[in-house]
Amino acid sequence: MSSLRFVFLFLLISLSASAQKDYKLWLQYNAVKNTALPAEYKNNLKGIVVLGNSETIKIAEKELQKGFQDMLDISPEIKSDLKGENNLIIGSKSALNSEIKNELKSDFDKINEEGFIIKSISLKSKKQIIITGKNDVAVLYGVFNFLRILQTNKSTQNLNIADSPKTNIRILNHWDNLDRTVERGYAGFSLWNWQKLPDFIDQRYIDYARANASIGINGTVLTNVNANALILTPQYLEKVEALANVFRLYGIKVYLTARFSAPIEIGKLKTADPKDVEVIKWWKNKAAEIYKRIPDFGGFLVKANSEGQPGPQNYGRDHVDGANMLADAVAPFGGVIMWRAFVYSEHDANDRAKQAYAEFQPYDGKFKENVIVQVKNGAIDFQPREPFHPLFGAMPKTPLMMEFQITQEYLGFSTHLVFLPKLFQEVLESDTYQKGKGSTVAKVIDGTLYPNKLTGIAGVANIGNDLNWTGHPFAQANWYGFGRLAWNPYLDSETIADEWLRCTFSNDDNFIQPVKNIMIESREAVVNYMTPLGLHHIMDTGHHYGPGPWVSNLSRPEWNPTYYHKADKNGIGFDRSKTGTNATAQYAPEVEKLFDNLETCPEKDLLWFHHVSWDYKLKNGETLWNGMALKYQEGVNQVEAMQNVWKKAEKYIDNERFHEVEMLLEIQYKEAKWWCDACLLYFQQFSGKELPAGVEKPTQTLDYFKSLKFPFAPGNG
Ligand code: GCW
Repeated sequence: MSSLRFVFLFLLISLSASAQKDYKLWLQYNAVKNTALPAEYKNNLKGIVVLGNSETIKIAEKELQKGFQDMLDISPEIKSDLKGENNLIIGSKSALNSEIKNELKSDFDKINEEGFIIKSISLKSKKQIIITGKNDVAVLYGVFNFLRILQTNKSTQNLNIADSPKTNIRILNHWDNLDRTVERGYAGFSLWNWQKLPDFIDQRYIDYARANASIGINGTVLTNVNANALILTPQYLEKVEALANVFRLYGIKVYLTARFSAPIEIGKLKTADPKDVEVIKWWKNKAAEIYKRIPDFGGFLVKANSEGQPGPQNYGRDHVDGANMLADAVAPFGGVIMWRAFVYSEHDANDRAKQAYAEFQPYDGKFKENVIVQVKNGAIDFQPREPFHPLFGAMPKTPLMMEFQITQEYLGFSTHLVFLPKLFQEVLESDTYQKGKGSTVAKVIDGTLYPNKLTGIAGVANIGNDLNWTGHPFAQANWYGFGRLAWNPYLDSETIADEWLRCTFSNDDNFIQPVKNIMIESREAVVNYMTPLGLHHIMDTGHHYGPGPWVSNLSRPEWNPTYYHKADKNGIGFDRSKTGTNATAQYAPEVEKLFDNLETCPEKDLLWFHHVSWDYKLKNGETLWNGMALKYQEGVNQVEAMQNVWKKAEKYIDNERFHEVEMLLEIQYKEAKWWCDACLLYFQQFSGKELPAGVEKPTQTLDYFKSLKFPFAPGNG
């Protein structure tokens, strides 16, 4: 072989090897080598005893084999009986013998249907490790958790874990269209290849299910909430069934979005009125048809009477009528309706932030028991920072599920490194005070505050068919972190970052510590360079790419950034206090008081709740104008600091991912500077003040920034 050809071949092989690393997500199963642990692990894992033979148990067995092979270079013998010691036993409760069941009696009492036990036990004086749960999927969760112990280089001595998910529905919402475009998707096209389904099962479907199972996600809504009724036709249901057949083995239920006008569009009815008998019958039949194909179908997610989507109000009915009609259709089969509370009207000029609460809160207690209302984390729309949505805690008789956005519509697409679990945690920890101090959003969501049977967390997926799934290698951490928080909404985001880095890159502390710091700081950085001090919704129109605080010409007032920042000669910010729209009154009295009073309102939310003069003194003594300018600059500086830290990561990880992140950080830096310059130049027109010392001069004029157009920016539905 000529040396040139050899070099070329070598390049190809090494390229594909690192591309695979990107693809493998947090399931890298890197060789364990940097501690004394390999010996301990190998000692503890002489054989694998597999009890049960379902497809799911086989998947669990294969996963263990793969993990042991890749991480420890061992292939323990697979057995079906309990001979010898130092075995790893896997199997669900019903497959265990009475001796083991007795041994684990109190452990089984501690877990729910989906929970697992990982425990070092002694049977007939022989040491064993057991992974079990009440069903096979729970065992699979346990297996992934056990493998994570090895991945993160923790000891396997004296294991004693009993862990259960705190929410029932842990679900991804894909805003995927049938033509494979993804609304607000920045990682390529949709994974679902409808054209080739049902006969062609892409390996990606399996890998997707495996990745989700590894973090406990148990549901997926395949289609966009801006729905197309065609998905409910037999032609498409056959394809959905094929996906459900793959996902089921990994404990993942399939859900679809229901377009409210489907009875007209595909059912040839004249109306979609939820009180019309023909319409009611049509949905009942449709549900029966779906459940015949997919007996464990999860149910429907519905966006109704929101942003142009049809709904019950088209017929003079309300959200309760619509949701309950669909709930009746799926109830006989155990299905659930997730009804979205993301509503705002163009006819209400007062305050968009108040509308979902105003409309939904009075419906408390009126929904059927298989309806769960899905509420976005904040009252506007997935901004870099929003105070928690006032509906949380305010509907004691209605199950509410959280809707987070994993895809970074307003946080730099898949170009910016932003670790979202930090944002998620901030929301989950927020105290609603609805039942006194300690009534956190997490407690509303997991059913501790009000005992609701249904609980859940949804995340708008950031997944597409890009080689690395999520566009940015670090956006994988947001998928991972979402899953971990859906399982346990009380987890600390720092713990999640630590786990993810170890599983994805390396266990070397010299790598972990600084890079974890980048992740933890990244959320505050994006707030600083986009929307500091409570600013919100000042992005450009339609695609939402880049700054557009000057936009004021859109047909609906509440689509204009000027509606939100209200900058004028006197100051800036949206007065939602008593002197303004009184949106603060939608919170419990303690929270209302906190936000309402300029003195006590957290500065991070200042301009969300108050219109403040440019000379207002911030807590650090700076005027608002200077403080705001310095915050913008701080955001830019933070990205620069992230770049410097990342440079030092080169020697710890593979070239490909290192360079990808390096290039992306460079773009992030440029875009942070763009946000900073454009916003400060624009707001300066109102403040009439100089930029304070420490803030770099803008690189372009305001007119230049205003002239930028991006007709093909991705994700624009
Ligand atoms: O944030 C807005 C998005 C829309 C989205 C809508 C929603 C799916 O810009 O693209 O539509 O929210 O959540 O329904």
